[in-house]
Amino acid sequence: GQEPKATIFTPRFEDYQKAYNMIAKRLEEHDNYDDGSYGPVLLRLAWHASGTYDKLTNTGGSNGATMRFAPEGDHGANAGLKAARDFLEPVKAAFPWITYSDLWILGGVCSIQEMQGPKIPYRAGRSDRDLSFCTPDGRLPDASKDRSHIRAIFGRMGFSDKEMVALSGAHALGRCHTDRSGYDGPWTFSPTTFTNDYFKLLLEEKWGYKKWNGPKQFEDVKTKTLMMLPTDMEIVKDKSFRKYTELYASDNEAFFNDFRDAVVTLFELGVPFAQPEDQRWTFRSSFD
Ligand code: DDH
Repeated sequence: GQEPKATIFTPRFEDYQKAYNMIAKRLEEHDNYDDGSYGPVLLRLAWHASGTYDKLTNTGGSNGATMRFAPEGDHGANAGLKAARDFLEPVKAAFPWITYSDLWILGGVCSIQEMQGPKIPYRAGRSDRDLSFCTPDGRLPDASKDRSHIRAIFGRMGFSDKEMVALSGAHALGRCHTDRSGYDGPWTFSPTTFTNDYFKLLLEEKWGYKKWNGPKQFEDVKTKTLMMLPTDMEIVKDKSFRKYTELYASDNEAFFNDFRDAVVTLFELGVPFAQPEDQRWTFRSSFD
């Protein structure tokens, strides 16, 4: 007789929505971390997985999840991201069909949406690769540097000045940790809500050097509770960057739209998708 055909499970939108829902639920349950959310560090994991992309050699990017391996996980820029990877392990265990590469990006998308940011359309299809695909150190930005470094790093990924400024708005979220980057403090007063406050504060507050033994960073003169990195200050000092900082400070909708478009590009750099561009998925948020 005929052998029964093995059933191949091909995950679909609703399967990824279930994984999204579990991440969202874990975000809500584990509110004792940092400022009350793993959201910012999950977004940083998605960004550091993607931001290694080099368009000339078509290497790096979110396809591969090579930060699992020591050569890349130990890069200074990735210090502390184990907290985000560990947070997602139970989700991987519950949905073993999802690749780490797709899961880390799903974590970023979920975090942005759950922290009340824009809806981030998503495509699946990243595959995990072995440690021979680890990228060399130095592909992620160094906060102590200036505008030429920002343009070199993000230009290597293929981004314009406008996109660089839009992406920088992610610093509305989260904080710096002295035991990770050496820097200290949050950028905004609401580090677990996605807003355009980063741009408003950059323009409206008076910023001075923080007097301390740590690396050179800025603090708001008035309350001394907020911080800016040297690279953040470049976003207001450089004429071309400043134009977009002013736009996003005054127009939250423009920021949400441009951030969405740029972050979708970032999360997809170097990934050979089968799912077409015009068939991306948009996940329901927990509060929809
Ligand atoms: Fe960032 N970032 N980032 N960043 N980032 C840090 C934290 C967070 C730079 C340096 C730092 C982006 C761009 C830049 C987030 C998202 C994004 C920290 C502190 C440093 C340092 C880490 C620590 O001590 O824990 C520099 C330099 C740049 C640059 O553009 C030149 C972009 C593009 C994103 C993005 O998501 C699109 C988030 C979120 C955090 C907060 C993490 C946390 O744990 O909280």
